[in-house]
Amino acid sequence: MTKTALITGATSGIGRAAAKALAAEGHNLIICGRRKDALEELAEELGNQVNVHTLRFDVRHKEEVNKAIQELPQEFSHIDILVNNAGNAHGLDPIHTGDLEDWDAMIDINVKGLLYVSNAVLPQMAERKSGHIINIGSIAGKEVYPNGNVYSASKHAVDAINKGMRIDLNGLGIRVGAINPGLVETGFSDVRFKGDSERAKSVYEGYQPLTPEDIADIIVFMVTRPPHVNVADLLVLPTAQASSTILHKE
Ligand code: NDP
Ligand code: 8X3
Repeated sequence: MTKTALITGATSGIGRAAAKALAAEGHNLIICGRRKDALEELAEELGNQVNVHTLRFDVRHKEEVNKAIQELPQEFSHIDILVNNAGNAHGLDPIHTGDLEDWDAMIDINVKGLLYVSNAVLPQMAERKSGHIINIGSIAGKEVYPNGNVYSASKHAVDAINKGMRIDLNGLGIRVGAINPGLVETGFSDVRFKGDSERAKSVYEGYQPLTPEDIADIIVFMVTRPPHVNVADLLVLPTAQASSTILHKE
């Protein structure tokens, strides 16, 4: 059955791969992000497979988020699948020298942004008594690693929100689940290290990291389970990674 999926952070990495994978399954898409060119390029690529609508907003701005979702054209207004993916790490510093701007960005985007989008989408799912929410957490939401402090706090919050959503929506026929990836090669480290591409590249050297497509496959797996099956919480690591701090590099 054709569904409509809204994916945040669809301009890059995991979100972009998820959009392609869900389009390949025949689902119509609402792709979100701040980068207009990347949204348009993806819409053009997928537009001959499925119906695609682009929404440009910064998840930090609740009025923007709400307006964009409330004003969706009729054919995209019924959202079956919400992939809460937008997010990043900003910096990797000890807590006593951390940058307040970085802290604000991580809390505002990864936590508050996810909540704003959910707040705009969940009521219609609750009213219809159907829907599927997939929250992209992280291994950093399960463990804390050196200098990961506030990013880790933001992803622990996502872990708690995922559980809270599942509890509060219980009985409404809405599935809520999280994917918590380890190291995935995306634009993530470029953002964390503020464009220091050498440092970003080195994060993924000496072992085989996960690809965004690996995570997109799991999203497809989750949405293609029968309606009575909810994949609630998954930790997904590269084989070379045993924990946040144990990584086997050749
Ligand atoms: P990317 O940097 O490749 O993608 C991040 C996406 O988030 C982009 O599409 C970006 O879009 C969007 N985004 C960032 N800030 C905002 C904002 N303020 N408003 C709207 N959209 C925003 O990284 P990933 O694909 O790796 O990250 C996706 C998710 O996966 C994140 O939640 C991340 O924490 C999580 N994750 C990543 C892991 C990894 O190793 N890569 C591991 C575990 C979890 P735009 O810039 O156009 O706004
Ligand atoms: C992204 C993975 O280990 O950099 O969430 O926190 S990690």
